[in-house]
Amino acid sequence: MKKTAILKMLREADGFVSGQVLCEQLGVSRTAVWKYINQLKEEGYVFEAVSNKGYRIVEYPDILTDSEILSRADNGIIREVIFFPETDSTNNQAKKYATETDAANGTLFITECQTGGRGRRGRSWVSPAGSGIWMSLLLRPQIAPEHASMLTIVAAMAMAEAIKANVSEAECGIKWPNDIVMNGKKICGILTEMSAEMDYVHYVVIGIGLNVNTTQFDESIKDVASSIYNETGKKISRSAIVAAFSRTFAKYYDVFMASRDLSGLTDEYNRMLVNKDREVRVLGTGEVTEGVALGIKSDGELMVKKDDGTVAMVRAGEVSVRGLYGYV
Ligand code: BTX
Repeated sequence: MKKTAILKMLREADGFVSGQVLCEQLGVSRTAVWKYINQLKEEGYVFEAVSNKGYRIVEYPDILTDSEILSRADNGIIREVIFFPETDSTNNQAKKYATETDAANGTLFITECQTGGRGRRGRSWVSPAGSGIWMSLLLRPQIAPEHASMLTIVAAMAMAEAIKANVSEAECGIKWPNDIVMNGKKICGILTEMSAEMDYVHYVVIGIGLNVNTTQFDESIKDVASSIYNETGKKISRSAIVAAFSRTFAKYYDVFMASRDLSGLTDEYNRMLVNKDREVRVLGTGEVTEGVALGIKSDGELMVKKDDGTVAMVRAGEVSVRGLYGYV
């Protein structure tokens, strides 16, 4: 898209870019450039325009439009962005597009605000406007259905790294399987859904909710939730995190697809795991396993060493982990 290309050139330029250069490189008329720049102004970009020098962007809005994200998300998993000012749930939208259109691997569905944000197992996800990232990545991987849940772990690792790439002081870890936490509070949750036959995956949707600049939390979550801003005092551009995630996810996804399991990622995941070597209480279907979390195996199962010395394997999706902090 031309608007994305203009934004990318201006963003990456060291100083002004002349109208002439923009026209030549993009193969469009002066009038077209002017039209795109006006659109960008309306979206909140602030320009400095100097005759004989050209244009320069002096202020970027904190928005999540397709051109804002794609102009900074090179070499990543994200190929296309579908932005909604408001929607029920980006996972719902991703599933709808995946079923009804030929939306490709790497399409990102993202919104400012979800009216029906969903967590796992029927829980809800609070997704107010203006301060968070609520997005769903559509993948069409050639993997067996039983391997799809491991993509949640790939996404958690990628998001934790994307956060650290933007806020060096962010001490975020992963609470198994896929919550990202800072100082014992949840800043990010991941909901992976798929459509599959017994032996064939139609698509996987990885939904990610991240509290970025949030300062006020809904009464229902204020004891468990926090945001990057609350924990570090740093206001972050949300599109910068999405762009970083696009790259870190592509990197980990390649490792995952090479073996179609987590064997190349377990060491790094276990380093990020806040439960590791700590007492955990695992709530299974009807039974409770208590012990010390040793880390994950290459299929994503958590190894828990029980008091009697035996090691129990806990499958993602069947249990919750307790013990680190107050929430289940
Ligand atoms: P989860 O089941 O692990 O977490 C849900 C629980 O987390 C809730 O019951 C509540 O206690 C707490 N919670 C709710 N909202 C927040 C919040 N904003 N911050 C911190 N804690 C919260 C995690 O489920 C999966 C969440 C995925 C959300 C994304 S957003 C984009 C996509 N669309 C969609 O509908 N869901 C995903």
